[in-house]
Amino acid sequence: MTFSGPPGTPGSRGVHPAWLPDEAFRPIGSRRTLLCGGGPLAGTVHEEVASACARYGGSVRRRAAGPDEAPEAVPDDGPEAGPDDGADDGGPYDLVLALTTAGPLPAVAETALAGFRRGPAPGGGPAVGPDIGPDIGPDIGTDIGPDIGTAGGDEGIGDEGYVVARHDGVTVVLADSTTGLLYGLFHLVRLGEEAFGAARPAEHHRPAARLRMLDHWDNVDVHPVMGQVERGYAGGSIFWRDGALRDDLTRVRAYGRLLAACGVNAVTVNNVNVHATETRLLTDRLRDVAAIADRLRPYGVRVHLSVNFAAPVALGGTATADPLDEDVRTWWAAVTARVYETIPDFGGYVVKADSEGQPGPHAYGRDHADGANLLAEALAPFGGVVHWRAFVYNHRQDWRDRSTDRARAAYDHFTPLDGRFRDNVILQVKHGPIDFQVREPVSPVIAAMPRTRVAVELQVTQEYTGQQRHVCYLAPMWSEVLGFRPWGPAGPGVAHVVAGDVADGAAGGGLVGVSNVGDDPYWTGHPLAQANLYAFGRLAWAPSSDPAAILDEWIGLTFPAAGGNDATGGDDGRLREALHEIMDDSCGTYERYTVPLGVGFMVRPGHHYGPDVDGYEYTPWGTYHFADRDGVGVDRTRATGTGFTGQYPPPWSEVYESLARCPDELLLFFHHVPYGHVLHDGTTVIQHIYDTHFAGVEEVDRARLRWAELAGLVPDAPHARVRELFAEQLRCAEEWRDQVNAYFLRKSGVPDARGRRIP
Ligand code: GCW
Repeated sequence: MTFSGPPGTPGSRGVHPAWLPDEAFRPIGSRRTLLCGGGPLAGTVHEEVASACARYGGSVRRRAAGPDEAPEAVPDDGPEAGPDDGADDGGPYDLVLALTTAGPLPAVAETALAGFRRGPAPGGGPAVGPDIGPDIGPDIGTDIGPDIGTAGGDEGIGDEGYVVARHDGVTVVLADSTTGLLYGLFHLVRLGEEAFGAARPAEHHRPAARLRMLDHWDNVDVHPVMGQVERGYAGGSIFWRDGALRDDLTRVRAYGRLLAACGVNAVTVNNVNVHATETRLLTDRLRDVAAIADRLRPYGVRVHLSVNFAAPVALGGTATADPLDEDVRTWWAAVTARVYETIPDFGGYVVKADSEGQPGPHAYGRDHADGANLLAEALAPFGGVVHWRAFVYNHRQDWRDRSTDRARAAYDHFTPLDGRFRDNVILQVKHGPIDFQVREPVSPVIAAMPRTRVAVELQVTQEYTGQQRHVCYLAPMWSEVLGFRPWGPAGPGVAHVVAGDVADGAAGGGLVGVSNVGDDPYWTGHPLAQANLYAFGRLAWAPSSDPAAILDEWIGLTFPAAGGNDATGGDDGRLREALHEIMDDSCGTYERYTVPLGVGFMVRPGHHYGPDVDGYEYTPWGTYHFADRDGVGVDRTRATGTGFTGQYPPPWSEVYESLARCPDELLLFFHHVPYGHVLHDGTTVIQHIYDTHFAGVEEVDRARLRWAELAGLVPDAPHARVRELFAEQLRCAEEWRDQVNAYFLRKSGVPDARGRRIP
């Protein structure tokens, strides 16, 4: 089940263990554990602990079954199993993992439960706020700990939640469900030795968002242009290969394990662009989807499917895909019922409709609500959901037409439909109004659909952020998005919207990420890009987590040489410190050497790697910068531009409208300004372009040298891989610097005030 090998290197199956190396289980595996309770994932919890014990000499005893379950006869595992555990037996255990329904519980667990129910002692104990407290936002919460809910209350621990406590030398994890127990186990893995140190009062953890999903843009057939994985930079698909399901799905199970350990609970197994073969996953290829679901189920990860809106026609059942047609509705109902017969815990459908050439309801004169509700109706009897993507815009725009603004499109299409979607429809909105650029404002759609469940979509795969050849730790950007408060500082934030925690708002739709994983030995191509996947899960669970703290956690798990998560390491913290230096602000560095002040794109059309300032300027894609000899940027004001600023509620509608108040980093997204325009820091726009491009390249070079110093601290194989990638990153960053600087020097004729060489 686990991939073993020397820590940090690809294991015996040639696969890197990522944040779950064997070593991370030493603290648990060297102790005596009692597991109380049976049910779906209890077997997984047991297996995890047992395999750690087999490696590190501890023991695990399992006392199965709550009142409603048949007791399981599970023998002791490991050499040192304690005596059988009676109802009031604290036993000689170091760790008790118990379901609240498995009573009577051992005394230590009862004490922990009582502690949880009582809540924090007045004036004492960690007054841990709800999972996303009122203090959410990058500006405020800094501790990763409090994803934590207040211990106490009558609500119970909750579906996926758990309580952790330590007293009388015993660590206790309690949960209402086995899923919660599994998450609790991984919490202990993150804590490392600290989990068995000082006493800790009952802490309640539960996820902020119910749905924490990764979308795979994986094709079953190799697409002639996009390949096996669209925008994939980590090799082939872990699910599909050359038109078929992979023979060996061991890796899918290992993936589920990694996802559970960072909090992700759903996966879409195919690309949102659904081609001919992929359309058939819904019907005659459904067994393939079921096989993937079987591998992910033990880790609490549900499977979703991207479907073709025209499937009824494509698969031959009906003459039309009109959502209001009776035959079409019957077709979807029947097909969906079969899906649930085959995969009873199936999550639902994901749909990209009327977008970039994908079919949708518009062909029949219907709107997106008609389309989404059709599928929602078919899924409702089974508890499934439809993720309906809001990424809808005119990709055949005439570049001469200055009145059409792609940034406006999603809001214009969807806000008139607010209130019309069934409650099992989730509108999946990209975090920015354009397309996963390194700098965009937050999409105004997120704040404009109070009667619709909204999910925010992030791009973990680095399409526009270096394609997993560049180090770009994305969590700070995501954290900014999640902490953004569309209604101003006193109002709720984006994280509250996706968690459904907004007064009078709809239930939350959760967080979705486009996965960056492939069949590469390191999972993500660039070994350091694993941190993005990890951080996605952790932010979906606890959006107010501090990105640097998440990174720190990831470092401790991934590089046991850095000292595990108790921060005492064989290397005196050198590796940890260096990785923070290299990664903490790597997204800022990427932004500096690429696209200035929020203007976006300027990438090579098609593959989107490397600079091409005018690459999209005269194309139909709606992504322009309008640079001329006098200035640059897109006028999106109400006064003189496209009016996009009006899609925000106040105060942002005013802030973005105002040239004086608009944040510098978004200036060119909202305004067209002369090169001599002075930013808040006193620099002109043109000088800012030159300065940031020189600085960005210098930062890459520093990071590269810093990495080189880590030889010997990082295992050889990943060290060499990252070293090679840094050479490419530096080459590419220099190319960006020179092309962008030369372009703007030639357009503006304004020399660099510092006289540096610009080609
Ligand atoms: O960013 C763009 C990508 C497309 C992708 C599309 C989308 C799956 O370039 O490859 O298609 O977004 O999000 O649908």
